[in-house]
Amino acid sequence: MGKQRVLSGIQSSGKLTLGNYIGAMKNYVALQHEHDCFYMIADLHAITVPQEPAALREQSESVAALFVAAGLDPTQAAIFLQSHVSAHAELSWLMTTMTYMGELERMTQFKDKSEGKEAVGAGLFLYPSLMAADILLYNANLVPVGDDQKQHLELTRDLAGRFNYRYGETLVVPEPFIPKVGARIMSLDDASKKMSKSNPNVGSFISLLDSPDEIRKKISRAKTDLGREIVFDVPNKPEISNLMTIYAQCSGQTLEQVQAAYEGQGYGAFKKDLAEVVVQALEPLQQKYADVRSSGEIHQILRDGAERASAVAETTLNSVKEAMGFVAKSR
Ligand code: ATP
Ligand code: LTN
Repeated sequence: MGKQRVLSGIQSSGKLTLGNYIGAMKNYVALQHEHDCFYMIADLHAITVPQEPAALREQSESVAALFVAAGLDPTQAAIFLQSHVSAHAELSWLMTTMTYMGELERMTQFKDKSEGKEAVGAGLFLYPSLMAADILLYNANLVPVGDDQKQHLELTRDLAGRFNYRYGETLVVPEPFIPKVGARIMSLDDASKKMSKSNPNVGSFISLLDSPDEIRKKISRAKTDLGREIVFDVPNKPEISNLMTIYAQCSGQTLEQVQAAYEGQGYGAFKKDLAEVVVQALEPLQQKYADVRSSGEIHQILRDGAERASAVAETTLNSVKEAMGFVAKSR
């Protein structure tokens, strides 16, 4: 694989979870040295559900610091806030006009997040057009995401193809980059739902910033299946399979190794060890996070990142506008 352009983002809608880390951030880090990477804190996406201003500000800075704490090197990858690059909002509108209502109505994330709600913001519905704009602005070939974003990526590909068909070859059609193991970490209280940072039940997720005791408590209370064997069998033992995936991803072992190591042992012993594996995996990240936050370096990182991102994004936006027939500003 030659040098690729990579773009991805995480919403600043809460504290990042182990699911965000395993499904997305681990790959961000893995890709940064080989490729030309842009990693964004999707604060414009975060406001598709109501956010307290002070909380939004804190969460956005916290996600940025976690990117660095997880191992992203700002001299390699551009780390930036979506709201700092105005081309995102602008291309989002252009993409919205190319998106069909039916396409948006089929999005499972929209169905899940709007289910049972009385007042659903239009932003939640239009969310995928903004996400398409995010990706297309950078001519990204690769988009590292968890499994839940596959459908949004498919729509982005369709929109790029539609644009090129209507207006001539302008946009790059991106490919998703989804991990083989850990693409969908499930909720600790219900293995039929993905672990999600905006779940009101904090016991359902492990935050990357949870203290060792919180992690131990959450894992000891995590739901388990009937029986007592530690076997990886998603259809029949979804809860234990999820915990095994977390174990494997945090310890660097394969699922087979984890299964072999716990043959003949029960859930209690396994969960106890799992808690320590998670605590240990997060310890260096939490230490680095504290350093990054107290140094205040994140503001400079975000300023540099936005500058690098804007240069690329503005160029694409101008090509798109020209292709669509907008009159260029005279100099
Ligand atoms: P929210 O709950 O606020 O909708 P989220 O926790 O689902 O947020 P996003 O910001 O939507 O997180 O996702 C950021 C990245 O993390 C995406 O690439 C997404 O696929 C990935 N991701 C999120 N949750 C999981 C999970 N449980 N397992 C694997 N990957 C995940
Ligand atoms: N919708 C994504 C977050 C996101 C994103 C992106 C991911 C916003 N823009 C661009 C990849 C590329 C989510 O994970 N919910």
